[in-house]
Amino acid sequence: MAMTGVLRPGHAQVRVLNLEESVRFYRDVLGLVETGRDAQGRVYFKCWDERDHSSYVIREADSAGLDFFAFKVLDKATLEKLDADLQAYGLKTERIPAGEMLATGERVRFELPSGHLMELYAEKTAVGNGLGVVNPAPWGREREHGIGPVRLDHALLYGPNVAEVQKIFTEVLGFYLVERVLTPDGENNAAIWLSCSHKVHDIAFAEYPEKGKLHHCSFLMETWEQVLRAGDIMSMNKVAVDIGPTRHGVTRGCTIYAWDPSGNRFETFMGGYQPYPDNTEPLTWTFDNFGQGLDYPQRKLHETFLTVVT
Ligand code: M3P
Ligand code: FE
Repeated sequence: MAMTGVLRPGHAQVRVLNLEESVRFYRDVLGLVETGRDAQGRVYFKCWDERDHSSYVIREADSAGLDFFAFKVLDKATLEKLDADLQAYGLKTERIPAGEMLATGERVRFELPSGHLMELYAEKTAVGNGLGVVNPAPWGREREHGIGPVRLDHALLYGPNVAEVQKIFTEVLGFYLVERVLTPDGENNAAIWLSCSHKVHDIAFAEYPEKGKLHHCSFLMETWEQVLRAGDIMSMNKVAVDIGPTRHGVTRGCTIYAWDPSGNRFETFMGGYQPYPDNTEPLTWTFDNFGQGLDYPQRKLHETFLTVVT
């Protein structure tokens, strides 16, 4: 197999202010599939076409935001190796036993210098997408419920020390830099888009003084038409929309940013291009062109993009 190491985003655990209101939002408006609840009161969701048990988990808390973001790795040997590599690099890691999250194997957790908790895991129970694996239909009822994204695609996180974060992802975890926005003096990166795959990004970070902030979790739609339909559904349900529908210059992704009932931003997204790891020259945006990077048609650096995080 050509894909090894870290495979893809696996799960995000997000704090919400009112659990049942959020369940209704994520299940009936965003159209995720509820797959379980645990003794801690967490509610587990997956997107309709994901085969693993869960990719988005919510728990009720006094403040919104991200508890942790996890990547699935190829297998247990890879998990052991990456844990050793992280420690050799100088990061402290922690093991969370299998079963602490429903249907999920042992996790390796570590804190980034940006203040975000990251996890790696190798095993999660496959529950399938409901269409079977023999002569499957291309889609089923679950895609038609709510917005109905295909998968959890990526996250954009805000925090300090983005240069150190970039080193950890590129030197230890096997990611490569796809795009970046420079700081106003052109000396450093204000924001970075990293891929561990053929996707235009699996995770992104922006420099921000406060640690551990969530800018958005992004959900993949299949077509631009589906992004526009997502916008219709948001409006029908009075969802607070931040930006879009529009296209990012950075990644060329077609997007809507909106907020869940607790103020956690999420994105419905499609498109972009397909980089390979031999893309050694990241696409670079100067700070004065950040507006096009964010919103290509409007060339507008929306104030909320820089200031509203949970
Ligand atoms: C994305 C995304 C910029 C934002 C780009 C955002 C340059 O690519 O997926 O959210 O401001
Ligand atoms: Fe995004």
